[in-house]
Parts: sequence; C-alpha cells; structure tokens
Amino acid sequence: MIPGAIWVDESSAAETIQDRVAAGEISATEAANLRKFADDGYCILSIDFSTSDAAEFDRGVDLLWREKPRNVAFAYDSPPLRFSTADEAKQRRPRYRIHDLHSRFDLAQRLYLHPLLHRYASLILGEPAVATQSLYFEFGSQQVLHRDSIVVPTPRFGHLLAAWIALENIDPESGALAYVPGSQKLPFYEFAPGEYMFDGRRMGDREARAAMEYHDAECKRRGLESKLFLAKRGEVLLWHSALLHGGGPVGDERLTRKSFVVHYSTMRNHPTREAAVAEDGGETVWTTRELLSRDGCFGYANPLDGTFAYRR
Ligand SMILES: O=C(O)CCC(=O)C(=O)O
Repeated sequence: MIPGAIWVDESSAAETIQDRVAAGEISATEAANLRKFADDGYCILSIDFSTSDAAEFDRGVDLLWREKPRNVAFAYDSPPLRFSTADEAKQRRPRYRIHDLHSRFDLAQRLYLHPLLHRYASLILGEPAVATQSLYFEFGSQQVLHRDSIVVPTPRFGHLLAAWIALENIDPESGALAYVPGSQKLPFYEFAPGEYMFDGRRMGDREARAAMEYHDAECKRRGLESKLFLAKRGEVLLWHSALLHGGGPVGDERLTRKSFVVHYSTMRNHPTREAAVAEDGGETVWTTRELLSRDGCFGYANPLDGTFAYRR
C-alpha cells in the first residue's frame, strides 16, 4: 500500500463501489467515475461554463491586472509575490499563475465551491472535503511532471485532490495539462528513509531531480506514458494527489490556456490554510481559519486576508 493511501487505493475499492451502488448511496455514473479514479488516478467530469461565463472570468482577471491589489499573490515559482508589485507589460506572460482568485470575484468563487466537484472530492476522500486553495493559469504552466502529495503540504499526507477546470477549449499547442494514467500507484521516492515530502527549505535541485528521475524510471519500467488533457471549456480533470502531472510542451507561446485549479483536503484534517509571499527581502507566511460556504460546500478564504503567522 502506498503511503497516504485512501480507500480508492485499496484492493477492495471495486467491491466498495459496488456495495455503495447497491445501497443507493451513489449513482451508476458516480460509480463509473470512481472506478476510473481507482484504476487510473483520475476521472473527467463536466460542469456548465458558458462563453459568457468565460468572458466574465476574463474581465475579472483584466480588472485584477488594472487594480493590482496587495492581498492577491501571483507567481512563476515559489514563493509568490504580491500583485501590488506586478508589472503587466513584463509579467503577464507564459507560466504565471494567480493564487486564490476565488477571493476576488463571484464566478471564481462559484468554481471553487462547485457542488459537483465537492461531491466527488468528498466521495473520493471518504469524508467531507474542503477546498484549500485555487490557482489560475492564463498560459501553459510548463511545470515538470510532479506529484502534488510530495510538494503541496497537507496536515495528513495524501489527503489531497485537485481539479483542473478548462476555462476555454484547449489548443494542443498551448501547453495542455499533461498527466500519466496509473502513475498514482508508483512507489514514492524517499528523500530520506520514510520521508516522502520535498521540503524546499532543506532540499534543492539535486533532490528534486533525483525524485523526477526515479519516477521517470518507474514509469518506463511499467510502460506508463503521459497524455494531454485536450479539454473543451467546462471539462474538468479530477486527479489523485500521487498522479504525475504537469504542463505539457508549448508549441506557440502566444496561445492562452486558461484554467482554474482547485485543491481539496478533508475538513477534519485541514483546520487552517497558510500561504507564503516573498516580501521585505524574505518570506512571510499568512494564515486563515475563515471558511467560505455556498450550496453546502466549504473552502478556505484567502490567507493574505488572514493574520500574519511567521517569517521565514
Ligand atoms: O496547469 C498545469 O499546467 C499544472 C497545474 C499543476 O501542476 C497543479 O496545479 O498542481
């Protein structure tokens, strides 16, 4: 059993799904998606996101670039920077991402607290889910293949999921989301005996590269190959925290690839949300306990609206 395994990783998963259908707890469609998730580490869902929603979302992002608020972060790498320092001419370009856009406008919050996505997150995590953060990408991220469970800290290892929502039809040349079906079953690279998390404060490129090479070799040994998610607007890829994924190759850097990513954990195990920003020549960490709610779904508010936690 992999570290941080949840019920879908157990050999009894197919039987559990069958029992839940028989008990009337889940529909046939939900069962099929959960089977896909248990086998391949992801499933594809679809939500309503019209062309006018897409235009409204674009207006929200444009407004942000005009207003440059201090309490929103954007990034190429970690830690992110405050938007108040942003220079649109130089920095609104491939690879950038915006953190916690759900705190800025209602449509982003609607996606963050989307009932269908929360329903699946709770079913997969086996208990009530909470959205912990959102990320917006206007262009391809060009991120290398990675596993969220080892780079996104969660109070309980492996109790994490992510949804990648296409905000437009994705062009194959734009750096579509890449993912490796079945890779959630690979063993974890051990940074030290029993240590599976990458810790950027103690580890660097050498450790990151070693983990990547290990996962590459394991994929080759098992014949696992990467695929591109060439999504239509409103399609969503929901993935296991151990599934290898990243930004696919960009053929044309002028092309946008608008997407919104939501991470989920369990309400019980994730009582606060922290976020770091680079400022004053160092890094400050902010925290919030505030939960937003909508249609019975919960998600953390923006930590930059919360309180100062510590400096590192
Ligand atoms: O959108 C992408 O290219 C990658 C997103 C990603 O890796 C993530 O949000 O964890």
